[in-house]
Amino acid sequence: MTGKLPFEALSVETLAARLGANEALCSRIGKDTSRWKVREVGDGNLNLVFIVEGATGTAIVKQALPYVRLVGDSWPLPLKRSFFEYHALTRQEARAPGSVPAIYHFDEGQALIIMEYLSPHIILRRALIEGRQLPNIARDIGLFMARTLFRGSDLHMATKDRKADLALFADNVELCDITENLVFSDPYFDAKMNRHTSPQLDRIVAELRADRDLKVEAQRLKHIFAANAETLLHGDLHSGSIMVTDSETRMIDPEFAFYGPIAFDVGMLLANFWMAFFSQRGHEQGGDRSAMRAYLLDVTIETWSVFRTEFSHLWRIERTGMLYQKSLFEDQGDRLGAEQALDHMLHSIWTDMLGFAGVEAHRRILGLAHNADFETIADEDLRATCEAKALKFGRHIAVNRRQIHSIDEVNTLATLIERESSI
Ligand code: SR1
Ligand code: MG
Repeated sequence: MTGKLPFEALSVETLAARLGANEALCSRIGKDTSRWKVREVGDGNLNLVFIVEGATGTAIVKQALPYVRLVGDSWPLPLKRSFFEYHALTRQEARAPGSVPAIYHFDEGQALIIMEYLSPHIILRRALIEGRQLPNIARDIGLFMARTLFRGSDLHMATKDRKADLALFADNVELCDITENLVFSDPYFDAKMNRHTSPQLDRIVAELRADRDLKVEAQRLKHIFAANAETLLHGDLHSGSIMVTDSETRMIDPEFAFYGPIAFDVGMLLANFWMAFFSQRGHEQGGDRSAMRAYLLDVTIETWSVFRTEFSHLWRIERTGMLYQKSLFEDQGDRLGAEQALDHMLHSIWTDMLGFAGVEAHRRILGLAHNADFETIADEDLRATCEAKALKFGRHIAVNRRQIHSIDEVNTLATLIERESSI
C-alpha cells in the first residue's frame, strides 16, 4: 500500500492483504501473513485500533476514520488528525523520552500509524475502576507533563521553531472545535448530543445551566484555551489516554494536539483522578474502597508536586527560549527575579488548571463523551449520587479557582463532598 491510494478503512479481514508488504510491520512481526492474527480493539470515540500478531512479534495499527466513530458518519471528521497525532508523538518522544509508544510507520494518505504494542499494559482508567493502585503514575505523568509542556513552549524552543510548530498544529481545527464545544459550552445548555443520568440529575443539571457565574467562568476558560497558544498540548490527556503496568506508564492518543495553555493538560488529567475518586463509591461490590480513595487523592498531590518541581527545574536549567531571558535575570546576578517570574507562572497555571479540571468533570457527566468510571456503575441511583458530587466539586473549583491556594484545600473539599449523604 502507498500513501497515494485513495483512503480505505482497514478491517480485520483486509488488513493482512493490505499491509502484508509493509516493511516496517513485517520486520517487527514477521512477513508470513498466513500467521498474522488480527483483532480490532478500538474502544475510544474516534478511530480503528488493530492488534496484529505475527510469528515474531505484535504491533498496533491505528487508523483514523473520516467520521466520529462514537456518533457515525453523520459527524464527518478529517483524516488529518492522524498527521497531528504522528507529529505530536515524535515531539513528545523527543521531549520526554520513553513516555510514548515507539512509531514504526506513518502513512498520511491512509491515516494510519503502525506503532509499538504495549503489553501487558492496560488503560489507566480501567485499572482505577478495578481498584488497582499503581505506584508510579504520579511521578511518570507529572514528569511527562512538565517536560513536554515546558519544552514545547517559548520558554525553551527557538522562537522560529515554535512558530513553525504553532502554524503546523493550528490546522487541527476540527479537533479543537470538538473540545471547544464539548468541554466549554455544551454541558451548560441543552445541546443536541448531551445526555445525563435521568431523572436523578435533572434538577442539578437545570441548576448548573442557570448558574451565571459558572457559565461566565466556563467561557473565560474557553477564551484562555482558544487564545493562549503557549505550548504543544497533548490535548486529550485523560486516564483513557494512558497505558500502565505496575512499573511503567505511557501516554497515547495525542490526536487533539495543538498550541494551547499549559494548564489545560494538567487540569484535564487531575480532573480524571478526581472523577475516579468520586466514582469509587459505585465500585464497592468487592469491598470498601477507602484506601483507593486515599490513594487517588495522594496521586493528585504527587502529580502536581512532581509537575511543579520538574517545571521549576527546567525553568532553572533549560530556559533558552525568548521568554524571561537569562540576560534579564541570572546574567545580571538577579536569580531572585527569575524565581519571582517562575512563581507567577506556576500560580497562573495552578489557577487555570483548577478551572479546566472543573469543566472537564462537568462535560464527562453532562455532555456527549462520558467516562467509564461512572458509566460502569450499573445502579443508576448510586451512579447519579457519585456524579452529583463530582458536579458539585467541579462547580466549586471552576468558579472559586482564584481563591483556592493549595491542593490540600482542594482534596479537603473533595473529601467533604464525597462524604455527604444526599445529592
Ligand atoms: C466526539 S469525540 C469525544 C471525546 O472523545 C475524545 O477522547 C475527546 O475527549 C473528545 O472530547
Ligand atoms: Mg483518544
